[in-house]
Parts: sequence; structure tokens; C-alpha cells
Amino acid sequence: MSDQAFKHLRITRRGVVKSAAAAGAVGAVASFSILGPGGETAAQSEVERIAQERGLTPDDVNAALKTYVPSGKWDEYLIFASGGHSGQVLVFGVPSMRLLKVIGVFTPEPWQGYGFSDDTKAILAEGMLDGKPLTWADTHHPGLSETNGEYDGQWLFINDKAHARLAVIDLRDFETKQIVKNPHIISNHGGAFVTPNTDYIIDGSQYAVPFGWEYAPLSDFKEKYRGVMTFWKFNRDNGRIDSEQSFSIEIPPYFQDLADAGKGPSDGWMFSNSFNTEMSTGGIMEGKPPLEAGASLHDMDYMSVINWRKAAEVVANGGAEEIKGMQMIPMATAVKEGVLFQVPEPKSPHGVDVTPDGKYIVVAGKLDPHVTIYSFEKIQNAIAAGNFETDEFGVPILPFDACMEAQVELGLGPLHTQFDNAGFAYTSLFLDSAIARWKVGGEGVEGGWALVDKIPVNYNVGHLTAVEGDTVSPQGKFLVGLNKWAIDRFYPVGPLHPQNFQLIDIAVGADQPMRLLYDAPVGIGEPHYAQTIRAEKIQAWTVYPEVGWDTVNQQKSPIAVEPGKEGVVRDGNKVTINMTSVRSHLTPDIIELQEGDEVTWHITNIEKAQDATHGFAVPGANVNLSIEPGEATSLSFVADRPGTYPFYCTEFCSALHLEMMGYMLVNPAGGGEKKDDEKKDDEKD
Ligand code: RUQ
Ligand code: CUA
Repeated sequence: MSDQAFKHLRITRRGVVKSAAAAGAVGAVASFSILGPGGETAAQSEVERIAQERGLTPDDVNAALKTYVPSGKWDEYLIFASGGHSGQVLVFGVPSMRLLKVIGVFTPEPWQGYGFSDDTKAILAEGMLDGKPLTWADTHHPGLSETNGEYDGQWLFINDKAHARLAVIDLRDFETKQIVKNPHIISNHGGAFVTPNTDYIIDGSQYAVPFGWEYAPLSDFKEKYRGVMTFWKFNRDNGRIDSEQSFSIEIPPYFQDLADAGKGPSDGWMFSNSFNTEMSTGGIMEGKPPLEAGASLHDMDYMSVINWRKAAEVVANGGAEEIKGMQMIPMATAVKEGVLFQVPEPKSPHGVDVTPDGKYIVVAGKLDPHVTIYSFEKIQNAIAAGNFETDEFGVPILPFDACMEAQVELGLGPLHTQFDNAGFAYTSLFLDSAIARWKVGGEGVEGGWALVDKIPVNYNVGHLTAVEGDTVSPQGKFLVGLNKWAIDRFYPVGPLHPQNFQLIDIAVGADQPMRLLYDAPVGIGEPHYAQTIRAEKIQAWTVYPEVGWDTVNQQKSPIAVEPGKEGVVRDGNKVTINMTSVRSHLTPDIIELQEGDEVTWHITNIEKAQDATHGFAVPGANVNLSIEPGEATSLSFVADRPGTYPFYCTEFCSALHLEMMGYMLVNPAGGGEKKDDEKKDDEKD
């Protein structure tokens, strides 16, 4: 950068950085008042020197000032992002884009001990498929719990597309508490999306299969294959999904895609895209068109419009059947009861997003350069008018023209839409590698339903997340593009590139361009969706409320070990160890076992200090626990190989951390050294 270019950067007396290109766009920073020779401030010349040395432009310096969070200061927002195939959730701070946490969800996470203690093993076991453990997941869409359509910071849900599972994470300790497996479908996509008070978590199928993914030949596709929309009932009192109160609705065997719940005037309803209304099943080698061609023949696919509140009544009144152990409303019942409708939408749709006021539904079609906006009121009028056409399954199709409010041409490959607090919507353009900003229209809005700005992103953006941008009260300020490709953005680390989260400034004037602020490489992919919440809404514990805490049920644990009550209890070959951990010892620290003993090991971390976590490893037993301050946990195993096992703490917790260990001795069956007191017992006999 030339000196000339850098003259545009000014630090004024009030400490506002300005450039000719972005005058006044950056807020006040610390006040610089030391005047150097020639009237410029010392700080200014220092900033100029660093910028020149590093080749930074004034825009770069602005972006740095907008995103830098000094040591000890906290980020204002948190992003909860899918961890993709890892089956985890990633938590980032905004605007720093620092990674704060990785939450083990569908797969074991050794640092957190998730999937190694008895209780977290049991959580993972809930998500087994026909009793078989799964060691990966295709996590797509995190959904924060809502109260009156606003994030309430209490719970987080996420789906596993590959196996149609849903998980519940408690935001008091950022740990997974439950996994449910959908008994009706093998893969999902339209989840996890919550209704405005988190009564239900929506979980829509993706690829049609027979119920319970039973076998049926593809020639029976229309008769036996089905789509499913599942509504998981969430019980806030115990923080668990209640499968007994949950239900599915049978829908045609189109491939359902993303979904969203209505809000405000459209509360009680939900919307889901579908593609492949052609019901193509591929068959490249059989002389048929490949699935993607077969599934793109029609100009229009269908959006499913579902009255979930009515559906819940139908279930309560006995209108559902139990299939594969869970309630299902038959398609004919759903039609007869006015639960299920369809509206044509431009072909191969992907994202569906309800506007913050709940009046409109925005659909983006991958193969159509427009977003199509439907009016909920018009949909209701079309339903009231009756006299529908139906598809071949008898499901009503409402007239497109009667329901459509507007179409806005944005660019190529529109996918997903978020909203801000200034009346704008933001839609990702996958093929254009850009994000479009457009004005939401409607009654009394001037210049609505119009494209206003586009910003290039790097590259192939999928979802995007704005601060609380899918709630009733979006906060504006920042937008993050979740880019699938990074290509040249980072130093090469091999052919599998990081994903690229790009932070974008949308707190710009209505007629100002959006500005790219920061590229954050994400090395755990593929993250699909993410949600951004005001950090202050989450009041997580820094230590567990009481020593001896059961972290799964969030209450005092019956197996908590109190200091002074440690010991080993033997009952035949069943051995129970009651252990405490505290800096820097484990009590007891010598464990004598016999080969074949069934061991239950209870450990309580009796610390109360923040961050005084002790790990716990037993080599050979495939165990690593993370026992946070106050936590009481257990592990079980069979001591099936005689030997000498040093167990130890796996967190560098104190100066004497390396000494925080003990010996587990497994005596061979029918032999081995007897202990002194056992010898004495023998002598008595
Ligand atoms: S979907 S971008 Cu689940 Cu759009 Cu991935
Ligand atoms: Cu406890 Cu190291």
C-alpha cells in the first residue's frame, strides 16, 4: 500500500477512525490525545506505521477495529454452528469469531469425557440404529429454544440428517442430555426448527422411504414410499423430548427439504419445501435419467403447508395410528381434517423462511434466480375458498397466483434467508458466491420487495446467520456467511480445505454497502446452519450448583461421594469404588481387583473453584472422563485382563498434577499375590 493511500486514514481527537471510502462508519474507539510533532497523534503515527508495515488498507484497519476483542473482554454474541460430520456443535464468539466450545452431541468427545462415563454412554446409546452404535452424524440445523418467538437461551436442538436423529443440549452446562431416533424415517432434513414457544421441534423427512425404512422395491415407490413430518413434543419441566406425546404426519413421497414454523399471525402452522415431485428414483445404468435430471422436470414443486396445532388436536382425539411405536396421522386424515395443503413453488426449492412479523414465507429455489414470497393471509384465503385441485395422493394444491405475494430477482442459486432490524432480508446465493440484501415489502412499506445490495463471499455460500435473524426480533448488526469452499482464503493445508465463516457488517446505512470484516477458517465440517444469539441471554453455570452433582438430570446425585466416605465395597465379583478427586490426589489411590471383577467406579470432584476440572483415565478400559467442579459421575467395566494399571488425572490441574494418580492392580484368577490382611484371614482358618 502506498503512503498516498494511507493518508486517507485519520484518527481524530475523538478517536474515530475514518477513511475516504468509509467515512464515519466506524464507532468511537479509545480516545487518543497525545499530540505528536506536526499535530498528528502519537497513536496515529503508530497505527500508520503498523498498517504500512503489514500492508493494511484503511478498510482493513476498520475491519480489525470492528472485530478485535481485547484479552479479558467478552464477545457480544454467540454463534451455535453445526459441526457437520463430526456430530458436534461449535460455539463461536462474535465479532471475534473465536472458537469457544465444541459440544459432543452424536459422537464421543474424549476431552469432555462425553460417551465414556456410564450416563453419557447411555445418551449415545439412545441414538443407536437397531442397537448398533453410530460413530458419525450429519448435523445440519441447530435450533435454539424460543419463548414467544424469541431465543430464550435455555436449550439447543440439532438434527442428524443421515439417521433422522435429534439431540437436546442444556445451555446451563452446554452438554447433550438426550438423543431421539425417529422411528418412521431413516434420514431427515427439515429439523431442528422450533415452534415459537418450543412446544414442538419440527423434524421433516428428506428422502422418501417406506415407514420404518422397511424394504419395498422402487417400483412400489408411489404406493409404499412416503414423506413424513414429525413433531417432537418438548417438555421444558424435565428438559426432555417426550416421544409419547410426539407424532408424525404422513405426506406424499416427495423429498421434503427445509422447514420453518409460523409465528405471530401464522403461529400454529409450519411450512416445508419439497422437491422431486416427479418422484424420480434415478436409474442411470437402467437407461433412466440420473436422479438430479429426473427430479428437475417439473417447473414447479410443492411447499407443504401444515396446521400443526390442528394436527395435535387430531392426535389428541384419537385420529392417529401407532406405527413403529409412535403416533402417525394418515395422509387421508390429514387432508380431511384440514391439516395438510400444498402450494406450488418454483422448481427445486431449498430454503423456506418466515418473516419476523409472521406474515410472509420466503422460498428460495436453487434453479430460479428469484425468491418467491407467499402471503400467509392469501394462503388462508385460498384455503377458505376451497374447491382445490389435488395431487395424485389427494392432497389439496392451492393456486400459486392466489398465494404468491411477490418475487424478487436476486441472482443465481438463492438458498437461505435471514432478517435484520431495519426491514432487510439477506439471501445466500450459492452459484453467485454472494449475499443479497433486499427490502422486505408489505403494507405501508415503500420500495419493498426489491434488491438493494450484493456482497461477494468466498465461496459457495450455503446458510447464513444474522443476529437472532430468524426470530420475531432480529438484531441486525452482523451477518455470517457459512461458505462451503475457501479455495485461496487460507494458507494451504492440503486438498481438504477449511470451511470459511465470513463475518459481514450489516450495521451500515440503508444505502451503504455491506462490508466484509473477517474470515474465520472452520476446520470441522461441514457446518450447514448456525444461529446467533445475544450472549447475555445465556446464563451458563461456571461451576455445578452443588458438590455431588448429577449432570445429566441436573440434581444432586445419589452416587455422590463425600470426603471421608471413600472406599472400595466388594460383593462377590461386583466391586464398587467410591472415589473423590481434589487437587492433587484421587482417594483411594490403590485399587485391588480380581480378574473378572465387574467394576463400578463412582468419582466425585469435590472442588468448588472455577475451572478446577479433573480428568480421569484408566488405560486399557477405554475411559477418559472430564469431571468438572462439583460433578459426580460413574464408569463401569469388567477387569478382564490381569495387570498393573496406573490411573491418573488427565487435566493439568495443579503443580502436582503428574502426581495425581494411583494404581489399579488386577490379580489373575486363581493366583497372584495375596494381600497381608488376606493372609492373616487364611491363618485364622
Ligand atoms: S441445508 S446449506 Cu441442511 Cu442448505 Cu446445508
Ligand atoms: Cu487433577 Cu490433574
